[in-house]
Amino acid sequence: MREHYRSESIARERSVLARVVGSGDTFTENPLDELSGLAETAGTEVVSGVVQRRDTPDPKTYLGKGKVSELKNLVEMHSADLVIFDNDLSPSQTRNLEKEIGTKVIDRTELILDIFASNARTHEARLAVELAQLEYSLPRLKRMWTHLSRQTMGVGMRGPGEKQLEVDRRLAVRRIHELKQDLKKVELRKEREVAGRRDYLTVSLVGYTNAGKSTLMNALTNASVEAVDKLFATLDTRTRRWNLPSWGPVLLSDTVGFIRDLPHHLVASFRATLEEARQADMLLHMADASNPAVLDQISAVYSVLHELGIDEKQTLLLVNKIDVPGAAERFSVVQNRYPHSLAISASARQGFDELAQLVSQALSNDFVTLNVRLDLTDGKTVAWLAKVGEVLSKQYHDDRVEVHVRLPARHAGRMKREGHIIEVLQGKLPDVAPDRDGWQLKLPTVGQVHPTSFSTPLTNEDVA
Ligand SMILES: Nc1nc2c(ncn2[C@@H]2O[C@H](COP(=O)(O)OP(=O)(O)OP(=O)(O)O)[C@@H](O)[C@H]2O)c(=O)[nH]1
Ligand SMILES: [Mg+2]
Repeated sequence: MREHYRSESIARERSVLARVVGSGDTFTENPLDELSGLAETAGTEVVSGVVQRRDTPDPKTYLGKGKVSELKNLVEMHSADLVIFDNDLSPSQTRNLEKEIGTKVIDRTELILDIFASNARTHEARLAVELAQLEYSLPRLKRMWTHLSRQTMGVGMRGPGEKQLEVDRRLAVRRIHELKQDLKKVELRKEREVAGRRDYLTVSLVGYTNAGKSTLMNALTNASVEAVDKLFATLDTRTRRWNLPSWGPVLLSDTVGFIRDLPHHLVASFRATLEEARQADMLLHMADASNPAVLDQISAVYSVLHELGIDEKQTLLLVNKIDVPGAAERFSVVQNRYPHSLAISASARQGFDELAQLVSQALSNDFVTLNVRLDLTDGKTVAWLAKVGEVLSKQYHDDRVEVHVRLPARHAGRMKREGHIIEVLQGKLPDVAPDRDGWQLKLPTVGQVHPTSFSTPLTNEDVA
């Protein structure tokens, strides 16, 4: 069943690319660059390409008549087996183009889904990709069926093809339902897992695919996440301990990369995978300064974050690959638009001191100092305070102990919720329920870092 709907493997095929560019679209240098990278990642050999400027795509064939015959000639000339569109095509446009050109035609969404399908390694990533692929296929099956039934009704026959499609459609609907249920379970489990780690501050890496997230993760935490020059190399989330200099251990997680016009179904399916980012205390948004389209890529990432509802978090923009010629000039342009950004090189380990300083600074923005009054018998809470914060002093009285502690504001919120008597000496408690994500924090600026230490070191078992 599952294999049935997976888009056919396009490995080793020869492909011709096509794109319609509207007046509002931005791109740099070659408008087919990114598609070409995607097509190569999917294993095809790119042999040629066409670009047409027009604001309204042709309703039947997306490209205009002249361009379609140009495309057909290119396909014949290069003996290509596949045409890949950078735009999203309707099922009928795909069919019409296939008929006119005489070869298989796929669109950008199908290509991205294909790459995700071949890179999915974990059970969760496979579920997410399968769901996204089925949801993409379903309207296409349905329309194919309607289209066929109209034809077959004309001759008064019900063909076996039609029956098969109807069966397939029903199976697809059932499978979508199952997958959604399975993913919901994964999401709930993840939520519990992530919530279980809330004693530690968490920092999540997000960014365009191939920006260098996994390389940075490996450099900072000695993790061994695959970091290669390949799009969508990482499709799951890894969380590791990062010993933040002059701070202590925090959790760092690396996750799936984003891309312009990320298929909507994929964003929805990868919700569980992005749970860590949703609950993180801050985001490190990595951008690739070796890419001429870096500004567009940054905006694309912000729009996916918005779609996921996690754009309200304190975020530091890391402009990576600063070691590459031309990257420093590009960084200046980025910095003009986004002043809170830092140039780094994950592979050459440049900018790491400033990075640690800015992250510590950002995390300390969020600290409060409290006086907590506890029952003498409440050793458990005293131990917890020592674990999540820095105990500055303890005073024992006949009936109580008063703990003077500096800790993340969200934990202070928890103390309050649990009914403990607290006095806020410095800082402010969060306005929203502290276990919910997404309260707005100030953006960090370079400056004095207030180090704190955690009395209980995090063990590897704490990190799944
Ligand atoms: N020159 C240079 N190359 C880098 C740097 N950081 C990463 N790279 C290279 O960029 C490519 C992509 O790196 P990854 O770390 O896999 O990127 P990613 O953001 O995890 O990518 P996805 O998992 O596909 O989203 C690899 O070939 C890295 O070696 C850097 O600072 N400088
Ligand atoms: Mg990666």
